[in-house]
Amino acid sequence: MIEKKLKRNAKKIDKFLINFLNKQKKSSLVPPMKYGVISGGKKIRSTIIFDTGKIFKLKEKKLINICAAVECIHSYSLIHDDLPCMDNDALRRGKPSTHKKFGEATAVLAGNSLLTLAFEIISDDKNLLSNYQKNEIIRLLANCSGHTGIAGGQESDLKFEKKSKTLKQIIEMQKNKTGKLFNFCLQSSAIIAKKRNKEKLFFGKLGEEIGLLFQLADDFLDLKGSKKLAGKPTKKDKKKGKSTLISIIGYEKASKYADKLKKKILLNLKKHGKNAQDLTDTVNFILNRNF
Ligand code: GRG
Repeated sequence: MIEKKLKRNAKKIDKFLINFLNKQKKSSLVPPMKYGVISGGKKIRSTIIFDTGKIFKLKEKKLINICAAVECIHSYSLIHDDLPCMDNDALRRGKPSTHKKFGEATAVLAGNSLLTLAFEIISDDKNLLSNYQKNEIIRLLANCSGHTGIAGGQESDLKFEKKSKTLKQIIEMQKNKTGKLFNFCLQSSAIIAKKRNKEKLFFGKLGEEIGLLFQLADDFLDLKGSKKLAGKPTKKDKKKGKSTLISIIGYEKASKYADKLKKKILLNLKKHGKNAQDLTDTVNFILNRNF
């Protein structure tokens, strides 16, 4: 069921991105950009935006630009994450990673171009949001992507390798590295729904917890998952000495922590009744996923 929804949404986002890029001037970076962002990946962040949109009864046409933008940032982070100076991985989404296919310099530039494309997509004239909303969303996306978000989290992740860290430090790092983009997914929908500040922040924090759950599931996949299904190397966290919840409290306790976190998230969604059913289903999928 959820797999079908993910595929349907991924197709919509791919189509949007292809159209958007086709309207721009051609450059030799377009093929590696498309390779990195189109026809691959679950596009789960877009699904989460659409699911949150249902809570606020928002039409998909008001959300599609932020979905495409978030996928550009996410794919950019994966292209850079795979580089030899970062996690040095040769396989992504079941294919050679972008630097393996196009070379390192091109992969860096294609990643950077996806970052800037995200902001073009949000500020585009055809985006149905008001300029005020676009500005607020751009500020939030920049904040979630830079040193206070993904990039900062990645820096900590690399610095934490082979070091002894506390539970609090690891959770903080994972909330930045992975959670901040999920914060964006929920909070930007609340912005579009013109919610009050308090509610926007509440949804942002809830998104961050969903992102943390997603990262924990990713760590479980690394330990127990299959390379074929995941489309990326597994069993590498231990080899690299990555600081994860599993590395400090062990699989059983980390698994209990994740179950508790999922219950907390679902309890918060319950308040929104049947409008939150889609997001509830996606959260359930996140912890059980094998890809
Ligand atoms: C992008 C702002 C920015 C900076 C670059 C390299 C880097 C700094 C950050 C890396 C962050 C990172 C790789 C976090 C891991 C998040 C994660 C669990 C990724 C896997 O996401 P999926 O499963 O991937 O949604 P698919 O392939 O399905 O899209």
